[in-house]
Amino acid sequence: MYLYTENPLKFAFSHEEDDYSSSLTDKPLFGILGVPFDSTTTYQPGARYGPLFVREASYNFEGYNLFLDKGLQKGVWDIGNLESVPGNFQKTCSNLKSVITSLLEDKITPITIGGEHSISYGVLKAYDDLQNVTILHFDAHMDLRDDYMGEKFSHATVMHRIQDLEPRHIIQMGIRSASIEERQFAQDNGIEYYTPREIKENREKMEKIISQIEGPIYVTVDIDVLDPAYAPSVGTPAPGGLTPHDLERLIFSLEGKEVVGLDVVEVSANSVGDSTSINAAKTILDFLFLQ
Ligand SMILES: [Mn+2]
Repeated sequence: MYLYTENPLKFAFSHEEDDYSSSLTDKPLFGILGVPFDSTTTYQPGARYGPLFVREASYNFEGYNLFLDKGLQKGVWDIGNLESVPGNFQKTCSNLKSVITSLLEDKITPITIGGEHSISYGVLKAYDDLQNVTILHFDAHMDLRDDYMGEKFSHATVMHRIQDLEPRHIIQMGIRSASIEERQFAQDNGIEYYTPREIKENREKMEKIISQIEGPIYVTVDIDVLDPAYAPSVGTPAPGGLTPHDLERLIFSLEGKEVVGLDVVEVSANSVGDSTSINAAKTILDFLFLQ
């Protein structure tokens, strides 16, 4: 290993497999996986570049968090990108489930960088039992359609498919776009949702909702939960969203919680310095600082 070198194709502060097999004694606790897949995107394509640009943006940050007064404590292993199959969700999902299953068997918590939102279903399919797991979902959209233009598996239906897996509970934050059927489905299935207005007017209540979740939590962050002013390069931008500060506070509310997985999806940035990928990388780092 050479000093003073870095590998922007790997997430900042992460290690590679060789590092763990040779020099590092601590087992990695988190495994970062990129999923360059965007075949069901409706509007702005390019989420296949999310893993590349989120990793690149991650080198813009410190390994110390001023607000938490903490450095990065736990080992992070970047295992690279999934072999996605363009145009084929089922095969991509099957590959994804296989990799996540292997990580979970090795007691490594997956952090998945999308890719479009449909991939969250492939990740969650790998968990044996979701009955005790609360899904904490940050998004502008409910994503609760049963099908979208006849397709059961899509970025627009992903949370309905996840509800089909019967998790303990789904809590959605940042929601500002839904069909009447999605709203009804949320009500009929006990899915809680909170709008940006509710979050801005009573953020402390929202922080409490998160900090009082009992049992394991899986966190899925569609970066379009942020306002397009902060995250313009997303599949489906929706004005009126959260600020990076709002999202930071809500992520920090996870301190001390048992988080069994995180994904950050829908980054379709294709240039260096795009605030979308910078905010996505920051969200992953904010989560890692809590550990
Ligand atoms: Mn969305």
